Amino acid sequence: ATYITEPSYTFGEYLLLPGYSSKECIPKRVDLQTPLVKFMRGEKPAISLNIPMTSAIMQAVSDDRMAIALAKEGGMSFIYGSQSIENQAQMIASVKAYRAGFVISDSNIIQDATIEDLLKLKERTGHSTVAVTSDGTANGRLLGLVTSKDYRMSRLPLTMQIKDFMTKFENLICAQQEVTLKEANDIIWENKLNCLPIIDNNQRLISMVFRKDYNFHKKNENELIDRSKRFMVGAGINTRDYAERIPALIKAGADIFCIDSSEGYSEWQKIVLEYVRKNYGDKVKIGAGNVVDGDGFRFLAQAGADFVKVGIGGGAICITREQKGIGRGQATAVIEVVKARDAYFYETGIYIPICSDGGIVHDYHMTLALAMGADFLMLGRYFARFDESPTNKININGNYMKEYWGEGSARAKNWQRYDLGEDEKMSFEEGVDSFVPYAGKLKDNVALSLSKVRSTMCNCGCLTISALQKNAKITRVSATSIIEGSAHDVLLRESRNRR
Ligand code: MZP
Repeated sequence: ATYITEPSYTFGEYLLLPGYSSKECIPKRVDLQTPLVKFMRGEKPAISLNIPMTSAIMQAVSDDRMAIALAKEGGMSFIYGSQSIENQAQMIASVKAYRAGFVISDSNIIQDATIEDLLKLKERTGHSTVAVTSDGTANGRLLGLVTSKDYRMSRLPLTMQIKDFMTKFENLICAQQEVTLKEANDIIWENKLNCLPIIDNNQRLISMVFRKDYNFHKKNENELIDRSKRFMVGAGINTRDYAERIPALIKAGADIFCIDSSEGYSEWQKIVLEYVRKNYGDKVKIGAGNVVDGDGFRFLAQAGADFVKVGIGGGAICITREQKGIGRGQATAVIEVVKARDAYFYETGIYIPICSDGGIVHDYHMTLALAMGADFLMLGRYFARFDESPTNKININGNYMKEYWGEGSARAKNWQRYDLGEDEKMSFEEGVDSFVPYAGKLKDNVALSLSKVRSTMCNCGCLTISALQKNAKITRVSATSIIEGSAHDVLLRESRNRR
């Protein structure tokens, strides 16, 4: 045997040291965009995420509802594969059918509206809507409607001053007729607006209307489908029925796949990666894993993985380490795989993103994983707590809980995830069936978690994830100093869940 004498550690055993923060280093300037798939040095990845979060390939976490909610925030779900191909394809199709924005080419309704009409509309819907008029006054013809709270002022030049409206609305935002449809769609997409750009026959933007405020002609709706941008969604697949599942999911619109396995350093994964490359070249994107060391990484990198997922035994519901005695502390696994990734990048010029999967308990663990070199995270327990997860919300002794079970539990029966090529069944459990405290809406929680990530990054003097990976100073902590890091030697006035 080879002995690795250094113990393996997890995130709770590390802290970040602050770096110099200049006055430019403020949380709202932090850019959390991160690559999802491999790319050559000097080039850009074909797919990136706006926030470094993906939701776990699990029955209790990632269905179509979760995928839409997370995509709205800039992350991505991998819809669970432990279901029939038809069901999974349906979920993928439903995410792809969700419209962030529509384009209609035949609408006069809004053009003929007056400011009076607009104000009534605003009152009825409670939206803070800003009007754009032809001559910039309240008497002019209405050209557009924009909801101020959702809309970034800086994206469009301020071409009209509508003084009357300055006093009535928090922000004044103006659209202009020179904006092209493409620009409008980009703005809608980037800002995750659920609205309709209205264009004239020359494809110029005439106005934008929020869909729920607007009863547009149904007859036009069909015309709109494939003309507007759609949310991205991933899919978990296994090493058994991939040759049927992958084509069906591509047809349903899946943007990327991930081989879902508790242990990815195997010939089975190589066979799936080869199948994808042989049949689809580089057009179809696929991640592989999970691995916990440099050997596993290099194997999957050479087999053609677009990203590599790291982590064995660290998941909140996972008992693999107890059952089989394999695994590695999640922080050490990430650090070791990142070393191999960086060496591979240096040798080949190919940058392969690393996903740290499982074991995130506190929000600061996210920042640590990124600082250690992960490009994005996969989270199960975290997302299972929200309204948007597919599981029941249950009142237990006065507290609301959500169900959360492992893919290796008897409840999920995902034998393919643990498959070693023998019988089509699970011989023993590697996961538990459990509850997690209900935490509310995904949007609110993700915003809060990421505000902590942004603040920490600023404390480290970093405005991007790649700067954090390069510049972070990380220290190990002793068991005693972990105690020091919590409230200690005081009697708390009240015990409450800290946000
Ligand atoms: P966590 O975010 O809940 O700590 O961990 C989620 C990860 O645990 C998943 O993405 C997956 O890799 C892993 N998982 C899922 N089911 C099991 C199991 O039953 C498991 N053992 O380990």
